[in-house]
Amino acid sequence: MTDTVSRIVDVVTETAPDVRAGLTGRREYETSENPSGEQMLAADRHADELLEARLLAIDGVASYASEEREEVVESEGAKGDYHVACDPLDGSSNLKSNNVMGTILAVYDQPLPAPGRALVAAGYVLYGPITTLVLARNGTVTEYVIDDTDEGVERRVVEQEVTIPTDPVVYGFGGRVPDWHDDFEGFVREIEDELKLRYGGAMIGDVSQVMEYGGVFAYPSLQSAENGKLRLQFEGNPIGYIVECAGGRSSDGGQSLLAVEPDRLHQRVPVHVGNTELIERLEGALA
Ligand code: AHM
Ligand code: MG
Repeated sequence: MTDTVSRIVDVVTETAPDVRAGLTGRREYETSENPSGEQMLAADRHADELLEARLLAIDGVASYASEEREEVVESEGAKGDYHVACDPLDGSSNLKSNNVMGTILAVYDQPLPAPGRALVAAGYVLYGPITTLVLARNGTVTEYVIDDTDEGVERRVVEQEVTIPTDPVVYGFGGRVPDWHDDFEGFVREIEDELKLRYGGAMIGDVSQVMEYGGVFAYPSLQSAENGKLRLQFEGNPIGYIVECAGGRSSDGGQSLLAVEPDRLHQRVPVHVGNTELIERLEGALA
């Protein structure tokens, strides 16, 4: 890892306990909406502000972008080779029901919006019963536990090389069933005979189940929203990169998410990730 990329990962690691601690008391909605027109929680803003300040303070980080702000923010002098995109609190609607949420990190070596092939690292922090970090870098995915100790924040490897199990078990798909396209629904009817449903409403939590047990997660194109719900820069690209580094595949329905050419910062994209053969079957069903 180059020093800057290591530092970015360290800062996200060190910030995770602060994001987690900040959830208590920040469950209320704010009056403002994020650039995608969704309601923001005080917790979304808190996580975004912590990450913005700390990541932009790193030498070598030229800019910071997040799901919660309209524009890219440049560091002083905009110097540096890396451009960081975050979803500070993915699945934040789960805060009300006290379910799992995450922070998504994407490190690009091109100014945003950038294609997935410009990623040099991507990862997610999962605020579950324990706090974990799953980091993809140089073709390898590693899972860590993050512990907030008296001596400081520690990151401990729990699995050096995470790969998606070859015998898939779970599936989870977003969107209302009547809003799905018929070809996608046809695929679902096939695989629900083979796999079991796990859907929690936070992409990070749902993808984590796929990483652990094998299977498929999707937030597909909907009749009411052709590009689905998830955003390419902050969600589609990093999750595609992580799943592909773990031996799986990602798709927008026709090609790898990493091959999608971006046209704007907050653009949405249909997201399908999981075991290679399931994503190939899905692409066949949508063709
Ligand atoms: P968020 O990043 O604003 O929380 O929104 C994205 C989340 C994803 O984590 C999840 O896959 C999806 O929204 C769930 O949406 P739904 O509530 O429609 O199932
Ligand atoms: Mg999100």
